[in-house]
Amino acid sequence: MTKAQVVLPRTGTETLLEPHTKAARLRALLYSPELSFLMEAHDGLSAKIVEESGFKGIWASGLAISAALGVRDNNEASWTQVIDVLEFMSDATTIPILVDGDTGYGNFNNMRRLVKKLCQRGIAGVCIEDKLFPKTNSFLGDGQPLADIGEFCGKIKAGKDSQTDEDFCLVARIEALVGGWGHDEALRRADAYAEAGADAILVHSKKSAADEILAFMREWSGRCPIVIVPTMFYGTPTDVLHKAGVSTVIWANHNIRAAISAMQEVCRRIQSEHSLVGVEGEIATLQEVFRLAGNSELADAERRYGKAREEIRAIVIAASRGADLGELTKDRPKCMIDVRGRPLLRRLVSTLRKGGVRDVTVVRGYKKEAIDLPSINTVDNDAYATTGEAASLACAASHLEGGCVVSYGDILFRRYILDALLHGRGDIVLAVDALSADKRRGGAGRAADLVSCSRRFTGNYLLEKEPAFLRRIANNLEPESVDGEWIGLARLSARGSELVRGEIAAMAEDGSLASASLLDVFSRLIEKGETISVIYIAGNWLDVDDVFDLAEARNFL
Ligand code: SPV
Ligand code: MG
Repeated sequence: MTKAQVVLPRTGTETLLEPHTKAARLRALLYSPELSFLMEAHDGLSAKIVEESGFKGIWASGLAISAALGVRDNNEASWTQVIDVLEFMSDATTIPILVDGDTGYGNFNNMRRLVKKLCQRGIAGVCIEDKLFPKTNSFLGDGQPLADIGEFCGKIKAGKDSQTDEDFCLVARIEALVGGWGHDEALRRADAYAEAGADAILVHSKKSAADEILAFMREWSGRCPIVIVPTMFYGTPTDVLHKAGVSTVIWANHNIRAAISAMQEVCRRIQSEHSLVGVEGEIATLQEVFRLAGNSELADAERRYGKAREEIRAIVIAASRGADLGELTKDRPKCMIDVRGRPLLRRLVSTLRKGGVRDVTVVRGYKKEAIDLPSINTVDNDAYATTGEAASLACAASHLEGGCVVSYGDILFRRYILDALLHGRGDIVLAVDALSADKRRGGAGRAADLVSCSRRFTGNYLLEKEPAFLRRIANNLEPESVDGEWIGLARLSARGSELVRGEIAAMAEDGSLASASLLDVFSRLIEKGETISVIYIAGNWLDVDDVFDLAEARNFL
């Protein structure tokens, strides 16, 4: 008999249409005139590897799953624990899985629930064996007792009546040969199980030659496909099995055995060599682990669905000396003055990084070699002595792109101020200290960056949620119109960066750039009708212009 003689089309459409469900594909494998192969897998990873290797179906081996879980093949893992493993295997693959359902984990009733759950989890079929629960692996001991035929047929019928996928396959496994009950008993059972509705019969043997399988095949009526497991008679040429009419061969445990050998060898070497050097070139790379896990798909999905997290960069303008600090800035710019053991700029960069701003570009000028922080970009304004902040920012124009924070290099601020700016609405948003207003209205102190806004700071929790807008920004506003002081920190959206870049280019063109401050840049944008938003803060920042500021900085930290 050849396999082609087994004619049991389920719906008559299998040969015409490519089967869509996993169960239909398993059915097609069982009924195909070609010899089919199922390869063992015991977890999501091994299942993926089986599929990648070109196999059309998976054998979810009870022995291998148990071994991978560190337990014996004696129903020590509960059926729901096995189902959890199967779910990972099924999720990880697109080919059908025939699961080794042992004895069905109990009687007909347990079998009903098992089949329902397997259908729910996308498992294509189950194989149950006619032994007693709890089972023992077929290769252990002799003369294992068999289930009563009638009772086992009831289990088959219960399983078939419970499937919710019409193509789900139930394979009935005959242990008569393994248990030493003989050829006739095996055939008697095969007939009974086919009659009860089994979609295929697995006839098992633990002999090292295939004689008893071949004898079985000679007398088998062919009423349903035959599946075999040549673990012991592996020496029999596969072609001989095909010619005998076998439908499907299960390579039952070779991935778990390969894994065991590989893990034992790598453990032995690392343990004896106390080094990874010897094994590194011989094991899968981490890249291979990531590839198998499908990390590239996640990266694609992140791009498609992930929260659009704008990469914000920062430009820190730190070109000036800070002459008011006298001797302290003789050999370094003021941004590198030590404030409690760390240069001011290092503290500023650290605050930016903690706020999620990783790409920081510092515009250097005076004593530029003293700015030697690791992992910052630097650009130089070599004309620092004769130019202002706008020209310094122009030197970093190529970094002024996308979301961008612009900061003076001599300020320190609490991180929540940066957070508020980053979350504030608007293309250009300035942090403005409202508490400075009184001080500055009196005209006291050095020239501050004063602002006049669309509304004053209220201190009111709800009102402060509404943005205020910049009307004017200058060092010399009339005291009564001052609403606060810009602290030297701004956040630009991609459009904001473009606007500022454009304005700087225009200033370079009209010759006003060299002497311009950032206040001039913002003022020109307002004049052009652009909106600049303001977030009011109340203190909690400082700039370091002179030794008094420096003393205050020590208290701030
Ligand atoms: C299994 O792989 O768990 C099997 C096949 O049941 S065998 O180990 O050959 O019995
Ligand atoms: Mg098994």
